[in-house]
Amino acid sequence: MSILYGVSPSPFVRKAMLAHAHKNIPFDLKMTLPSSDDEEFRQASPTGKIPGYKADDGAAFADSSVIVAYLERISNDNALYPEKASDYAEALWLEEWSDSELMPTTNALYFQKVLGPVFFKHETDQKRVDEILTDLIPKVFDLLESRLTEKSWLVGDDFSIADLAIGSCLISLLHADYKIEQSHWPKIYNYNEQFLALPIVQEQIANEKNVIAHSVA
Ligand SMILES: N[C@@H](CCC(=O)N[C@@H](CS)C(=O)NCC(=O)O)C(=O)O
Repeated sequence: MSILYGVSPSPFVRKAMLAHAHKNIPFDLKMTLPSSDDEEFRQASPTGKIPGYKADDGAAFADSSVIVAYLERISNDNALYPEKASDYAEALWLEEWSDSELMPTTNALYFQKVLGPVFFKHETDQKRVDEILTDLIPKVFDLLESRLTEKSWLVGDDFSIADLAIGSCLISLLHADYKIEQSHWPKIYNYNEQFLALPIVQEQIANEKNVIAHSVA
């Protein structure tokens, strides 16, 4: 069976785990922290970033986007990449925006409220929290609100890589106890409710809560 190196509360590991769950592809999670010097992990991820991956055939590589693209090549079931070229491009752009803009923002709050205190004995910096809440989140949320429509998912009619990437950030906000203001961002509010209700997401959240509860520094 393939091996995913990482820890479930990491947003990029979460993204890779949810892709496996969505596509019904089994895997073993080998609990690995960033920068671990485990030799097999470093073969997969020379930079030490998680997630790393070792496929069934022994191929080793890293990066959540690469892992999800690989999964799509080995199984067409529950496709995560839209068929239509323009939808495909839009979904990839949203994934890229999510990984490079939304994730750092949601992760900043998640770090202050959860990851720092739980894993790194880091006290919450309230000034930084206020800055994230008043400056950073509105910037990314205004853009996200403008990309959502009355449709269930971000691109086309089906759940796609765009939803997987963006939803992974929303889980960080859930852990950080962030409440989305419904009157300000009504589409994100509804989208978040719908995403969090998915059985694969519920299962992922339960897994992460368990890890967080057992990791208090
Ligand atoms: N682009 C990578 C980013 C991976 C990443 O930044 N992972 C974080 C944990 S969530 C990490 O390992 N950070 C440690 C570091 O930057 O050294 C992906 O999509 O997998």
